[in-house]
Amino acid sequence: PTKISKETLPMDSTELRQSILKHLEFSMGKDLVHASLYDMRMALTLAVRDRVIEPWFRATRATYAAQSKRVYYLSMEFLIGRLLEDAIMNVGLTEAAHEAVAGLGFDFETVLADEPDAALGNGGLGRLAACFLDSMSTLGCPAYGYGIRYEHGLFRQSFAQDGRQVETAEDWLRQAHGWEFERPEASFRIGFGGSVAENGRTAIWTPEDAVLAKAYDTPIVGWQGKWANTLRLWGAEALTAFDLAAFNKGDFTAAAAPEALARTISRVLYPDDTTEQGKELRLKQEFFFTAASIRDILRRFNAEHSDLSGLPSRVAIQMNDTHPAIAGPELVRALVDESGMEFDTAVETARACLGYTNHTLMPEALERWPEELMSRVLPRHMQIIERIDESHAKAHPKRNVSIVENGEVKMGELSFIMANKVNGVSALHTELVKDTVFAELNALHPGRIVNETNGVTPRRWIKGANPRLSSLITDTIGAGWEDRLERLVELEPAIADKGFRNQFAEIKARNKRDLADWIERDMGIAVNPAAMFDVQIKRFHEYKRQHLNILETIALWQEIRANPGAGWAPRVKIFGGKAAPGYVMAKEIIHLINNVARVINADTTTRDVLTVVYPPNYNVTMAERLIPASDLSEQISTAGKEASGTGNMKFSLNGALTIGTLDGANVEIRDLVGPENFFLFGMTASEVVECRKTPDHAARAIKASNRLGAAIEMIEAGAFSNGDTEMYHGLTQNLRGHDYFTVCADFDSYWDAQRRVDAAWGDQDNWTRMAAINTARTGWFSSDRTIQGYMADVWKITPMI
Ligand code: DL6
Repeated sequence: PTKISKETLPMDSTELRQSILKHLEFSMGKDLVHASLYDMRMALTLAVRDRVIEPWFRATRATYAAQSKRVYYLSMEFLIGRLLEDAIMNVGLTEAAHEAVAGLGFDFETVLADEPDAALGNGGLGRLAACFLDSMSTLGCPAYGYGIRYEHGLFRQSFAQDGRQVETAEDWLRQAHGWEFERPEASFRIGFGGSVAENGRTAIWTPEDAVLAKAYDTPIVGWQGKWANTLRLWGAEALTAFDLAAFNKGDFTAAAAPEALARTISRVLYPDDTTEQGKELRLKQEFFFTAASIRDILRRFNAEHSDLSGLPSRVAIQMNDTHPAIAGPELVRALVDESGMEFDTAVETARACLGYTNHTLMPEALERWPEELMSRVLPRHMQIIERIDESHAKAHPKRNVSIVENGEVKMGELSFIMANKVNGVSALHTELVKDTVFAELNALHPGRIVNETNGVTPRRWIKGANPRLSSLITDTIGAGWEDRLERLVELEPAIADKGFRNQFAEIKARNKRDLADWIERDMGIAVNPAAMFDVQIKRFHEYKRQHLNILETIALWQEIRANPGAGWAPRVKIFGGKAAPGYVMAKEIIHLINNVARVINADTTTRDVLTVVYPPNYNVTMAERLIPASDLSEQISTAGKEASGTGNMKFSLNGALTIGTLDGANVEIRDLVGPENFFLFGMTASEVVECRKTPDHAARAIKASNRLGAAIEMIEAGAFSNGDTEMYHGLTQNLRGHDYFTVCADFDSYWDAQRRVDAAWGDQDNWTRMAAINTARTGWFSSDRTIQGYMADVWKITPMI
């Protein structure tokens, strides 16, 4: 046990002030008089980082001393957002930092807001990885996160062209990144292409090109600074930085070519989380970070042990989706070609180390690579994949499952076959994984698929994002809930007390006033803070059905106009999210929402009861602002399509009620909060499958619903496109025709559920009661619980603290 005593950690504000001044002078080269906001933010970051070093070193030493098994979490994405506030909170410096910074003449909030929002991820998958880092450190689970140090994270979104999404490059690394440590000694040569020479049992791969993977480490400190793990991100560099001969001949472009080429590998995050990227660069990115990580893992193991057969007792490698799926073949390659292990033993050894998390059932999101591409870029790996495939087929001759099929390498199948545990991310999703995408493999390997329902870190998503609610929780149930979130149930008795409900309501009201001020400042739109804040924030995808929400908004607007005196519950509809730049339909939906907002917000007759706002460039920081101020959480995906959702959990924890389908973790949320505290609508996953068997399901639904028909007709008549009747043709034709995501078939049910929401809003005290019940009963969704599940079921690791 290496419990870090609290005394070894902070520091009062005077000491912190000294440390900030020291960093201002010696790290930033400034005195206080000339310090810019950036200087102050960096000095504070470095002063706080200093406090993280001790637990970081201690954790590393303790792991070495205990020869503990370590988790290696391989993920293409870590959507970490800002780190400073989180770290300050985790090492218990919030008050001291506030005081010290203010004492030096800077506004603390402004300093925190100066930090770029590190968007090294697209959405749910990347944010989950970030929550897991926090939980692994909080629980004392020895772990490394491995990923790519993208120079440019997820694109910046604006609506500069008449409400259309415009993307520009994000550049979080333009300023120094105060958290990281460059580790030139941890560099690996990563090759691509070339040829393979068979050499008896082993083979020699001679790559044609190679780049250097260099490590950059960021310490991730857990709650109360008891433990810290490392996020190790790989940056790509040229092996030969500069072609001097070309430079001397005056060809400056050619001289810089090797570097430019290599750097493209870690230059940008692919801005698409759900569709297959048939891009050579993407495959190279995946191999680049996976191979560097595997080498790093083996180097660390070999430094301590001599027998590779012991690898599984020291190493658990988690593949976050199929993006690092090449880890299996790469580990086998290293064991066979570099250490002379027998092939089948190597496969068994690798499998005993590997776990695979599936995050989506959408067929287009399960990666497949052309065999030709794989053979060209990774010739040795292709041979290994074929051999794994053959021996799997030989072991199961009666089944028709293969990794390589129709000229493609199926990374889902590869991951499944190479993992000892495969997990889904919610109860429903895991069942669907068993019954659909991996039905054959599940039959062959019963027990391999397990469920680990997602979770979110309460430190960031309650304590940091919602300090007012956090204080109320502490005042009511005492301290210590932050790493024992199941304790939120202790709130339940207090909910019967009117005084508690009033406090809960007042906190929500104050959060909403803050948000309203921000919306007015940022967007120039005045919203009524007393209205219901009805929020849908997430990536744009047809299955998430933002268009169902906007169609209902149009229908509601019409209904309000027709019956202005009907006592409508005032609503502010808030949207947030980005679409993949190449996803035409999703971008059309974004454009429509902005145009509907423009038209509705200009209607003075409905202004008091309906406003639509869509702040651009949704990111982690914006989520932290919006979620604590939300009343209604829109979780309205087509049932069977959302693997889990994690936003849904953040909303419930912060006292928003959910309107949702029986999809992903909504099912578990509803079970926990009780059906009476959840607005359910829509078809179930199996009903959706049935519905699709009726080819004209959409036409029938439109015919049966005057409201829906009228809303679609308004769009078609150009009501939101200045009379242009063609602008949303693609969208409306899709709704009237195929409507794969059953927007029309679910519309009436959604409408009715929204009217139940209106009715519930009418009794404010009861609404507050329901909201508080949501908070009290959803403590199970802490990512600490999720990580404990992985530790017990998948990684077989015990906590170090
Ligand atoms: O598991 C994290 C998160 C889930 O909560 C979402 O339901 C799911 O859509 C998301 N998947 C992705 C992209 N998937 N791929 N590949 O972000 O994962």
